[in-house]
Amino acid sequence: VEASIPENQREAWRKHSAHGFENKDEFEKEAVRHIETTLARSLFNCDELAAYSGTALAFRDRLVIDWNRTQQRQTFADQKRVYYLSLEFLMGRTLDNAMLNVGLKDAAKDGLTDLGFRIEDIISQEHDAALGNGGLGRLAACFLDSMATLNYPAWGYGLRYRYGIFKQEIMDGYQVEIPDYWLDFNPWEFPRHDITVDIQFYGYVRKYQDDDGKSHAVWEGGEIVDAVAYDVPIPGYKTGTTNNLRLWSSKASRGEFDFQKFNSGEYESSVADQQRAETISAVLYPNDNLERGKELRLKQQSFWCSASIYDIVRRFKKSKRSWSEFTDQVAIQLNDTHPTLAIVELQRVLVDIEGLDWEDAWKIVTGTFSYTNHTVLPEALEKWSVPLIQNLLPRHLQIIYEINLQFLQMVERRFPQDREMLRRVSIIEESQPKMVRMAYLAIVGSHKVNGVAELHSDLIKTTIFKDFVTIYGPDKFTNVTNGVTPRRWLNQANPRLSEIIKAKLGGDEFLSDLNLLNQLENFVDDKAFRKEWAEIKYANKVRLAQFIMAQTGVSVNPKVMFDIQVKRIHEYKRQQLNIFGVIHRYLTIKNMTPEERKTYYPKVSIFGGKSAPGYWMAKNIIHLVNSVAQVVNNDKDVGNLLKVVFIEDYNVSKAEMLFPAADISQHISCAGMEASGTSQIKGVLNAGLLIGTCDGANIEVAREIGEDNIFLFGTLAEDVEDLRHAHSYSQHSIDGDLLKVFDAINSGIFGDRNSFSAIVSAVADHGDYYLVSDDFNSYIKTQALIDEAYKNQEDWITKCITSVARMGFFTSDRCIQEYAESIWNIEPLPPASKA
Ligand code: BZD
Repeated sequence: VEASIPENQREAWRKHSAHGFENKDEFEKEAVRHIETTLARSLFNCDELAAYSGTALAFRDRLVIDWNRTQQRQTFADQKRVYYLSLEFLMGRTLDNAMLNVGLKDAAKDGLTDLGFRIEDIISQEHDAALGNGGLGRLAACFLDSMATLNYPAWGYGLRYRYGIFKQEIMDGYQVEIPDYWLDFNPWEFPRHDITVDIQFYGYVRKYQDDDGKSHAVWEGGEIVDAVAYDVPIPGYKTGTTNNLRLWSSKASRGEFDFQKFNSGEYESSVADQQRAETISAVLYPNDNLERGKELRLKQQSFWCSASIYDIVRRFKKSKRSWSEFTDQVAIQLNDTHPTLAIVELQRVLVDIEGLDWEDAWKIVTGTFSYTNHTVLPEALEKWSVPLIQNLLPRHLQIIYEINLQFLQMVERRFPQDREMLRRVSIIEESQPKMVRMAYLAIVGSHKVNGVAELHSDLIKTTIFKDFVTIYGPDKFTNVTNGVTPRRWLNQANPRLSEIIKAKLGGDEFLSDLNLLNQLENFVDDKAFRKEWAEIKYANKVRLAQFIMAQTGVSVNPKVMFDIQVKRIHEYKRQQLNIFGVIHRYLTIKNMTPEERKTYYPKVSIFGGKSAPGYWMAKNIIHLVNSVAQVVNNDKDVGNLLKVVFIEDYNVSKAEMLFPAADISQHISCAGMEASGTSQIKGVLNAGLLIGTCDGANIEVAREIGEDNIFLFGTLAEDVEDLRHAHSYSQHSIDGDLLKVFDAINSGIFGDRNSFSAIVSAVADHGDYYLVSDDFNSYIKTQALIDEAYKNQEDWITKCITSVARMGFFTSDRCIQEYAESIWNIEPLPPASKA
């Protein structure tokens, strides 16, 4: 390609080609240039936000250079790419990560000092990119980081929501949701107005026969909305590879019907059409693990799937290969069932537009897709009503029916006697109205299905997808246990810890080869190292204590145990168990003599997390936590023995501050219900211990770090069903200590007796679905073990160091390697210099 450009032109480009800054002075020059010319500010009105913007723009220039090179290299290399389709990418802040990955953080730090700023203040100016709810969205962000770091040719595809997850404010103890408009200044995205795709909705299907008697379907009429691409560079760590995340934004079509309306004087309704189109990508649905079947959500999914498939197919067609080579070039990973329509859309494009035979197309489709399941909760499994799809996507519905027909015929051939089986596995549920079961469609349309932790992957095979294991055999189902990126969750979140690990290991290779952490075990008895280790934890706690004081006015002593539970608020995650435990502790303290109190274990109990706006019980739990905090924190009898804090608006950047300050973190879901969890990994990696149930990835964490280093308790997943059954038959007996907690709540000492009693009733009177009463006693006993263990700081630190040393398995780099090798079948493409 290059050879076709005349030498003098090439020379001119080479001479002026951008390089970006390389050192402190050049950084200052670039930052100041951006502040003065891009932002039109000066020395006299450059506040911290402007300094952030200038710094970000200087780093952005560096990213873009690598990004352009990577995209060119990937295009010319013409090898297989993976596309990660996720409705959520919970990225958090970008600047710090960009500085680390580009490798010029020290230059920026010194340069900012020269310009009169502290780098930490500048970093904290950035608004989190919060295009996700929780674990699923954050996992996608960690995966992008790992795919780039490992040099995989990979793209993410998502939606560019104008409003990310809402900002949570706590008013009088209640959660209030504030819209998160985050796009005022976002230097990390590049609008690509030239990459715009027409997306069709509604309309009808016309069938016709061609001259050879072959029948065809054409989708006609309806309305068109434009999908405009916004690209975000994703730099890898210590590599030139910078991948692309493409987010689609909806816009009214450029089509002529607007102009007709303008001309006929319908200006207002034309503007209204425009707004309606823009609504599609306006807001992230704030529900995690709950499906509500809203039309706008279906529109979001189909809009994003169609645009992404169009883009992927267009790129493939440029390679001029034959369709049979599609699966040698393209792998598509579905992050949960939200992108399942991409399966249908690819089949539609191949059959209706490209003219392939159904069977040939279907082979390509199933060879391309793979599906990750993140939940077994029935209320979270997506189903869409047939009439809704019929109206919005008439051709897609026909294709879904055809896929189902072929699938059921196959099943019938293999299991001719089993009519029940056909009913059970049908993609269409014969309810009123009929529903499309998206998980079944995703399984049928994929070549691999994975769960996200061993227990979860086993559970899906024996429960919700059991029949599909019988039909397809066990090899279609696999496990990839979740991990997190150590760049963000160790180096960025905990720079000092990362620094002493680097000093001990003689380099920072552990950040890209996390198993190297195991060498830390050699230093577990190193006195100076242990001392510094403890100092770092203390400093992180001081920082959090200052934050808590500033945010809530509550004074907490950084010398006492910090116990945190931060994650989405959900009954299955059992924040109610935690707060019951806190109340039990409060009552225990109240019953002590002043003498006894002197020797009791002081503790700070920290909660944080958002509730879905329509999830009344979760909001009620937030209110209870805040109400208990009010009472406990102001009780003179309690003093510093117990403080309760609710951290407002938990998000990625707060997580980066919280985990480094945790002595212990709680992962106490009802067994079998948390698919994996990822925050326990963040807790241990940041030198905190865990209290957890035998659920999700906790089990594997215990296996890796050793059972002595983790506080496990509670019911096993295999016993959950029997216990629930027992609850519904017998009046289940409730532990005396828990009854006292209930009495305290019902007495009204925490206020709002009426709503809080619903939290109690769910356990005491309504079957206790989440087995809070079954686990309460062992929870309290385990908390007592923790209190005792914390007294012995020497042993505690040994446990922490040993645990960190054994966490190598839980890097998202390992996950990506597993996906690449056993699911996507793709090879890395390192930059020439690093090859
Ligand atoms: O995915 C979570 C699971 O609950 C965790 O156990 C697991 O660790 C992570 C990553 O695999 N699931 C979600 O976060 N799910 C959602 O946020 C979600 C969002 C929209 C609709 C349904 C679920």
